[in-house]
This record gives sequence, structure tokens and C-alpha cells, in this order.
Amino acid sequence: MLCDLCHRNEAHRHIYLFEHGRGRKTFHLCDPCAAAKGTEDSRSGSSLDLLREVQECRRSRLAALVNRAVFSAPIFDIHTHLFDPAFGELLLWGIDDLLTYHYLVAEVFRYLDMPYDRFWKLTKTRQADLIWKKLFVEHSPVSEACRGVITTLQTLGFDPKQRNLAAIRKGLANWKLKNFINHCLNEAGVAKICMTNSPFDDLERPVWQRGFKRDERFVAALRIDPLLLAWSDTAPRLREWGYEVHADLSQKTIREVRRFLKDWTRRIQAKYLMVSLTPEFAFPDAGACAQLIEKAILPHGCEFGLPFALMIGVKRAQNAGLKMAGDGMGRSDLTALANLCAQYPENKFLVTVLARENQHELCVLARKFRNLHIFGCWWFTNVPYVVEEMTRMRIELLGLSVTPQHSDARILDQLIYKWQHSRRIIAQVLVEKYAALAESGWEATPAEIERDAKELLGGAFERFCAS
Ligand code: FIX
Ligand code: ZN
Repeated sequence: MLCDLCHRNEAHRHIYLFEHGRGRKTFHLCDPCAAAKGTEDSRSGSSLDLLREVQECRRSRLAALVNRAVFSAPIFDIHTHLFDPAFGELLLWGIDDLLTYHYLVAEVFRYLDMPYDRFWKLTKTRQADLIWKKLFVEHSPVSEACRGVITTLQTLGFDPKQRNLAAIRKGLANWKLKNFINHCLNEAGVAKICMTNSPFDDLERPVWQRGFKRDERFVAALRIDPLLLAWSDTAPRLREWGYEVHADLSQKTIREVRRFLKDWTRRIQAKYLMVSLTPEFAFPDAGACAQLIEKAILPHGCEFGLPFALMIGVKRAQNAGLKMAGDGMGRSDLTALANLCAQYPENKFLVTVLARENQHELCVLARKFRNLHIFGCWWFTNVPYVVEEMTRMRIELLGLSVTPQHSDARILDQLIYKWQHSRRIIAQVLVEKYAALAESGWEATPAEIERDAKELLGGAFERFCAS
């Protein structure tokens, strides 16, 4: 056994100390450290100081191990809005896209009295200038989304102290996209990225139809919001594309919807199907959304062994003037999810919910249903103090059988900050958990810590998908 203080020499002195109310504490010292500390009388005050010193040493060693494990585990980012470079302009990157991220658009209007329309008429560069001025120059960028820009810029080699947007623009303009992708993935430690792939997107669909050589790091996820949430508008589009569907959900229509799902699942090699839902989502239900889920999505999921991902709790266009930044949220009734998990044990459900108030109930549901895998701190929950709370709660209730985070990155560069910030919190929570375990007499080994970190950052998700 190594010495608790120097962690180099073999420990020959075993010291026992009784702490009132906390039981017997043991620590182990090598002869030189024991001599240096003078450990003759274990009841003396100096022994208590020594105990504190040993505990601090153990804690910082543990923190170093956990940080190393969490920061070196390759990430499977299970939900983003990033694209394989073959999609050209659909893959956003660079400072103007970073600054006009809809999280920052929502924040800048806190300080602007400009009408929404005037803002939207500005070029992207002018919008970015305005956001930089208001959120970074005239106020300190303390919000999570603002701090994210700073973390990203610093990691990319800019000195944030300069507060020089022109220099950042110039510096980033030198990058070639291919190299920049490699650089961002490398800096973020991301190995795989799930895209959000919509056959209903007029820019995206033709690229899939033409075909292209896939970049293996970008994994497809079939996004079906228009199918489930706007059936009456979507049915005519499916007909146009050769699927014989009608507004009523007859057996023939359902067969054709399933043919559509099959074609697209195969074409894009989907890892899962996904939809975002309002807080009012109900299941079972007579409406088109629930009917399509029951009759088409779930049987399709079973046939292909694909999870169905539900992101629950968004209220779209709460303030339409803000465009994408105008979506809001509400507390959901998770009865619908409980019904899905209970009534369809052969289906797999990947779920994240938007309301902080729903997080505990979601964890408890996952304890009841092994076909439910919870993931990510989505959107408004992706702020450090909520991430920390959710991560702790999930690990305490579900152990390592969760995927605590996804990035939801819309701009490539964001992978850097989203993962840097998240890894820090995941590591912090794990340190706390391993330290508590050690107090109870279970010391996790470095190999176990590495294994656990990999589990949280993609392993558990991969296993759930493969199950
Ligand atoms: O539905 C979604 O995938 C959401 O993540 C987006 O709609 C949202 O705009 C977003 O980017 C949140 O982070
Ligand atoms: Zn998203």
C-alpha cells in the first residue's frame, strides 16, 4: 500500500483515528512521512491536522484521476444540429454564427429596443456586431451562452482580453473547413456526433437523395417533427414524393408512412428517430400525433431495433418575433411517457425533458422502465447550476445508466465550450460520489473510474441502442 501523503513509498505505519460521529478513520504513511509529521500520539490535535492533510491529499489525487478520465473519454454527442461537411452551408461554423446563436439572440433583446424586424433585416455580420457590442462589450458576458463564446475563443487561441472582434474574424477566416472540423472535434474530445436529419428540409433532402461519401464521425438521426406535429400539411408532401397517403390514417396510409420511414431509415442509416414535443403531449390519444406514433413509429422502431427519442416540453413560437429564439417551455405531464414505456416494452425510448420540475419524475420513471434511457440537459436546463443538480440527481438515482449530456450544438465551434463546461461538472459530481464511496470503504480504482467515465460519455447510450 502506498503512503497516503507522498503516494510514492510503501506505507508501514497504519494510523487509526476516531472521529466523533464519523467512525474510525485509517491512514497509512511511509516511514519518512511519518517521521516528518511526528505521529507518535494519535489522539493529539496534530493527528487531527494530519488526518485533514491526508484527506485533502486523497481528494486531490481522486480529483486528478477523475478529471483525467472524464476529460480523456471520447464523447458520443447524441444530439446536435451539426452536419456532415457534405451538406455544405448547413454546417454552421465561425464567429458570426457563434454570435448569432439563437440563445444569444434571445439575450440581446433584453438590452435592445430595436423592433424585431429591423434586427432580422440586418446582415448576419451586422447582427453579430450588435450582439458582440451589447452582450460582450457593454455588459460582462456572464450568461452561460456568452461565457461559452469566450471559452471557445480562448481554446481556439484568441486572447479574450483583447475584446477585438475584427481580429477574431480575421483569425478564423484563415481556417479551411476540413481542418477546422478536425480541430474542433479534437479540442472537444468528440469522437461521434449525431446530426438532426430531416427529410422535410428542402436543403437537406436532395443531398441525401443524391448520395455522398459519409464522414463516419457524423451519425444520422431521423427527425420527424412535421410528420407527427403537422400531419395535414405533411400528407400532401408525402404524396408528392410517391407515398399514397391520405389525410385519414387508414391502414393503407399507415403502411405508406411505414414505407416512408423504412426508406429514410435505410437511406440515412438512422441511429434513432426523434421528435420534440409540447408539454401537452398525450399518449394514448385520438389525435394524429399519438395515432402515428402507435401505428407507424413504434412498429417501425421494433422492426429496425431503433430507439424513439422524445424531447418533451417545448412551446414553439411563444414569441414569434424572435424566430428560433422565441421558443419557450412548460412543465410536462409525463403520464404519456409512462404509458409509452409500460405499454411498449419492446420499444426503446431516449428521453430528455425541458422543465427543471420534470427532472426528478423522469429519473424515477427510468428506475421503473429499463426501456427508457434519459439523456442531456436540454436547452434552458443547460446552465451550470441546473446541470450540476440534474447530473447529481441522475447519478444518485440511476447510477451510470444515463447519458448526462448532449451538446445540442448548432455551430461546430460550440462543441468546444459545451463539452468543456459539461465535462467539468460531470467530473465534479463524480469526485464527490467517489469520495463518499471511499468514506464508506469502497475505493474506485483508476481503471474503474475510466470505465465509468466512458459509460457516461457515450458507452451507456451505445449499449442502450444495441440492446
Ligand atoms: O428541438 C430541438 O432539437 C431543439 O434542441 C431546438 O429546437 C432548439 O432550437 C435548440 O437548439 C435547443 O438547444
Ligand atoms: Zn436540438
